[in-house]
Amino acid sequence: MVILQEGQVYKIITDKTQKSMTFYITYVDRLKDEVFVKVFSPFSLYEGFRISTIENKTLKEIIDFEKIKNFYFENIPFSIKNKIGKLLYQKENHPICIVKNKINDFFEKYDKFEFQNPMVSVRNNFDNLLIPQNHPGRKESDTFYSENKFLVLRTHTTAHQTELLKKKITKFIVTGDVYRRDTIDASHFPVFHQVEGVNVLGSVSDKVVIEHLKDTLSGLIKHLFGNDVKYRFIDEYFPFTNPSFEVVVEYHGIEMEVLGSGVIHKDIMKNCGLEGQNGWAFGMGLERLAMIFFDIPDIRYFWSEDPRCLSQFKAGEFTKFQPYSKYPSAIRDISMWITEGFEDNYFFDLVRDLSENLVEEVSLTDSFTNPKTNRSSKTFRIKFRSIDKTLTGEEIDKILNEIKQELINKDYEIR
Ligand code: FA5
Ligand code: MG
Repeated sequence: MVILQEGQVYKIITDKTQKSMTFYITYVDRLKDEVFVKVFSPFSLYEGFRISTIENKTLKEIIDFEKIKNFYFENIPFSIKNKIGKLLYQKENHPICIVKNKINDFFEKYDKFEFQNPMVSVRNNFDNLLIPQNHPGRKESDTFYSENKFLVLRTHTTAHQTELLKKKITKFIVTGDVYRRDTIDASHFPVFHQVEGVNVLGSVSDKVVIEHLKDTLSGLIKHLFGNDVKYRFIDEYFPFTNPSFEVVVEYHGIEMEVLGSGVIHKDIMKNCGLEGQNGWAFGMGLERLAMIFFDIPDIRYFWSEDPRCLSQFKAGEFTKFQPYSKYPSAIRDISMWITEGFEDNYFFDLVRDLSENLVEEVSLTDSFTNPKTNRSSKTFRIKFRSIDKTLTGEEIDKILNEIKQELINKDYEIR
């Protein structure tokens, strides 16, 4: 089943004449059954269609990952760009896919969706989820926006929620890669994977929904971690659910956040044509689960193409990862004068971009403002370590110099 998505390209072939048309979706209004498109070929002036007349079996989704990378998201760091289209969650022997399948087994009766194109409209990623204009997640220092600012690389799988609800699909699981500018360390990476679950139960009270949600998530956690697992629900806040909860699981004595969830906001139900109905949603990260199940010590291993890594995993099996070697690390500091508007995430991005996968961690170690001149300075510590080889001093210094040069090009003064 193809479900039209804003910002994506489709080809439609008419049964009788076999004529085809390729178009780009600018706006979907499911409640009015209208879609606005830009036709690429043949050249024509068509603008609006009824969704119901085109969303059928003759429709084919065309995903051009090269175009997404080199046209819509030309200016995002190369290290992010080259992750688009890798589809790790669809590679059956990859740990991310193995965990996805284990979750899907639990949600047997739910419709499953995987939208390969991570490019979604700002409307679907933020507006329709009632995320306020000033929410930190919307900042350009947190989210990858397209050149035209109309699209983003989805920051969560919740981006597909309202589109499906409006289509009256009310019990489903969505899996996909999501993108956020973030800190660098062993458990954070700017590209990761999420599984989203939604279930609309009908015209029932919040109390009934909360109980059903907690029962379902408890069942899921036990299905994944075993019956003896220690976990608890913590009150949280999300703009799109009310009330909201987080689940933390204790593992080797450490509590770890694995998912966010809650009762779907009444205004969302109403805007999706489901007024009076009530249901729940949750969103869960896959990397942290996989790191636990497979004993994977560093989130970068998920992107490794080294056969010594990849060959260790088999569909359906939860075997412990054997690090093939831990290579030595090297620490370097960079101190710089910053100017107004500087965000730490820009520094993290820059490092990631120039170092590819050779940096294990970047942290802010010092920050001060000179009271006389009012100038501010920050010191970042960069920990270099490859997961595949020993780095030489020259290799490290070359990257370090490139980082410094790029900062100088951007008018920052290195101390
Ligand atoms: C969300 O993304 C919400 N969309 C979840 C949700 C869905 C709430 C539906 C309510 C209803 P959050 O930003 O907390 O929430 O991320 C959810 C999970 O993704 C986290 O619990 C964590 O497991 C994972 N996660 C978040 N950031 C990262 C990261 N940088 N690297 C790896 N995993 C991450
Ligand atoms: Mg969270």
